[in-house]
Amino acid sequence: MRTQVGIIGAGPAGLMLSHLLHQEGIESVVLETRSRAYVESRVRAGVLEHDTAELLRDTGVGERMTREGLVHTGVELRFEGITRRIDLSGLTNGRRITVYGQQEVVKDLIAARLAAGGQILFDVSEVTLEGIDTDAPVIRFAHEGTIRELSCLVIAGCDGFHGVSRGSVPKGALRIFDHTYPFSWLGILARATPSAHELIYAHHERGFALHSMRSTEVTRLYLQVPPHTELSDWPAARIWDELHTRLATEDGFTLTEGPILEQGVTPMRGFVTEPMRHGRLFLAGDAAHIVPPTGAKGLNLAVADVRFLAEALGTWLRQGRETGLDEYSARCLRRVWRVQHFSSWMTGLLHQPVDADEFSHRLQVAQLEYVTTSTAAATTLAENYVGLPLDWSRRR
Ligand code: FAS
Ligand code: PHB
Repeated sequence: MRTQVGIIGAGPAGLMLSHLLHQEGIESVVLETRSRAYVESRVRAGVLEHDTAELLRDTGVGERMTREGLVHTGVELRFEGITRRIDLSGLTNGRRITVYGQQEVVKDLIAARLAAGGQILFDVSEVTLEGIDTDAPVIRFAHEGTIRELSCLVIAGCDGFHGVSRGSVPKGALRIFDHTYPFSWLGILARATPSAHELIYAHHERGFALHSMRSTEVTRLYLQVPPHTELSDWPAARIWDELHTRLATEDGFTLTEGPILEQGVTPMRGFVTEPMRHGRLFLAGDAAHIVPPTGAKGLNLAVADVRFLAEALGTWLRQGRETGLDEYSARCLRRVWRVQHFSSWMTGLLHQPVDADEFSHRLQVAQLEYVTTSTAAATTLAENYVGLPLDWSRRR
């Protein structure tokens, strides 16, 4: 097999890249280890930044998101039994977020790629990368019982944190930055009408809680739990009790319960690979970085990476200019570290540290008071949360 860009991974990064390359008239083949049904059912992120939603609309895959997605112009911070709203749109000249599940974005992108004649091979295995230091890299893989080779000009490693791309770079060529936070998130999806119109980030002495949603019938909720938490230690009753406690307010907030449709525990870490390129291999999305989910950034950062990569590949393949490719890693990493910092700041603001004491509690409450009463402080949160404009990453 031969193509211009070999893409490993059919998550948001790989699928968006293939879609954007198609818009540039550039051929690609996407290789995915899992089945189509699996990738389309995997519950993960839920919040699209302003520019991510606009990109889906502008490139012809935003119709269902526009119809079914929930547009939000604010988020709520809850602490000491009170709730304060951050007016995201009012503070950012109308920029906003769209609540639309990652699995819905994946479904829309797969449908669009297949409708356009795009090639996505599901259920591949034994994927290896060869010749990434040459101008003729090859991806070798098994598919439907046959060993196959995909010759390409460039390989995009979009295979997530546990993929093979990052590990294919020769030892010593990458610098890894890895930070493990001392807690995880226990997340549930419940068939229950959301208990508020917007997201609620709750600071509580027992730990952080988040009220989000997927539709007007499905609520998405998270609890800060100790690292290595076992789901078996958290029966539904305990989960709901803890959510009621941490989301309670003086004026009697009511959390609507419902059947739990899906639950999971996600460890919290910050991880960055530098550089995000080696020869003809370009890393994008979780294959290159992981951010704490507190800032709702993982998916959006993956999309930003591949926007840069698609633009750079278009310039190279159409005009022969490699500047975009040469700048790809530095340009992505400026945004990656900005998002890493924002996600870390949101996490520190809202989560109970392991050595929590009265002093740390009062520091957090003081910061929450300031962020929810100072326009300057609230604007900092708002502009990062809705997503900094893409050209922010261009500036030195
Ligand atoms: P992905 O991991 O989504 O996709 C990589 C794809 O590559 C997968 O389909 C995988 O099957 C495939 N693959 C792996 N190895 C391969 C190989 N050898 N060959 C071929 N294919 C291979 N982000 C948020 O913003 N908010 C959240 O609430 C949130 N919750 C999360 C919960 C969980 C459990 C996890 C794991 C992540 C969560 N994230 C969240 C982050 C998540 O949304 C990622 O940022 C997003 O999926 C990144 O997309 P990709 O880079 O495409 O990686
Ligand atoms: C979600 O709805 O899954 C979600 C929302 C906001 C976050 C993280 C996850 O910060």
